[in-house]
Amino acid sequence: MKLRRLTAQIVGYAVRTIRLRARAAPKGTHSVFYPLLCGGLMLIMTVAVADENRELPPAPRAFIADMARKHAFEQNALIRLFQQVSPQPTILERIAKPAEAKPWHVYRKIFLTEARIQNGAVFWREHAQVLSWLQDRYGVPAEIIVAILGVETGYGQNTGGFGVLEALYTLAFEYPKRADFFRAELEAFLLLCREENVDPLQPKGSYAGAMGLPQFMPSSYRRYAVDFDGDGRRDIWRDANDAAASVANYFTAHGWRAGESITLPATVAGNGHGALLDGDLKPHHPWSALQAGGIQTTVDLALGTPVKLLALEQPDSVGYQLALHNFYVITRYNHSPLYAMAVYELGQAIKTRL
Ligand SMILES: [Ca+2]
Repeated sequence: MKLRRLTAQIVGYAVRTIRLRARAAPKGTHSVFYPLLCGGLMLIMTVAVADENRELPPAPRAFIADMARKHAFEQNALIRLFQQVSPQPTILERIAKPAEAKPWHVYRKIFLTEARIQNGAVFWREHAQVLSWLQDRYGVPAEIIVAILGVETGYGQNTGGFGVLEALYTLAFEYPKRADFFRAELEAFLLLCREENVDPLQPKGSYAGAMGLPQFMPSSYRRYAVDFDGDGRRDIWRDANDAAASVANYFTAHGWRAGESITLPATVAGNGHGALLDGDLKPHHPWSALQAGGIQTTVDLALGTPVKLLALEQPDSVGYQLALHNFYVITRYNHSPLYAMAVYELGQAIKTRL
């Protein structure tokens, strides 16, 4: 990249000099200086082209060969495309520090802000008809759809400024820990660009390649994005209704159950609950087992209801929740109980402002 910038500066300087010389020279004459400069310029251009044609490392080359074999992409076109992006250190720094590593009371404050609650109510009022239609059609509560868009991008205010191709390229080939995941997303991204007739260099997104108001990864976009207004485009970048419908469709496809609760407040007595706290996101203990462990909640649940006990860190204490099936479905959007809890609480808070 440095070489390219330097070359651009030299070329710019040479072009300016030629213009100045041309203006200074009398009409119909060519100074000796002119062909010399042109020759020099051509040499410099060759250097610039050589940079554009830099050899790609083995991993992207193998990936390109796969894309050609599996999906009939033209290898040279992909080589030229990949030569236009370079791994970004900022992206690697960002992915090493996920917000989910924070305790709940710190995490919660990031998303449950007055502005996000207020703006959520504004967004809901502006799209009330569509949200109500989506709630009927998909069974996903409007407050959950709105809260997802709020947590992800502040209702579209911050959809990310990284080139999606550059982000996915960086993570696919420079982040070994999740290389398989990001190579699959890069594959999905190239496919979606071909399917939707999008220039791969255009879409912007998060440092992880998540796109648009709902921050869909490319594979999710291909499977779940919805063209709500029927204009032939699944425009999750600019069309809030397409984005909202895509979120509802995502949750339905992941097993959302209309009318069921998401999470319930719980209290614990004694130490019997310790054994029930585990890293599994799925509610896999029957309610009867939790009751036997001294846990109580506010409603009568059937004894066989699968539940998960959540411990949420407060500054000086721990709060407990009983996460139910629909809570698990929210974690299909982002595999974190803190994320699902923030979405739930934000949705509830917005609802009180309508
Ligand atoms: Ca559309």
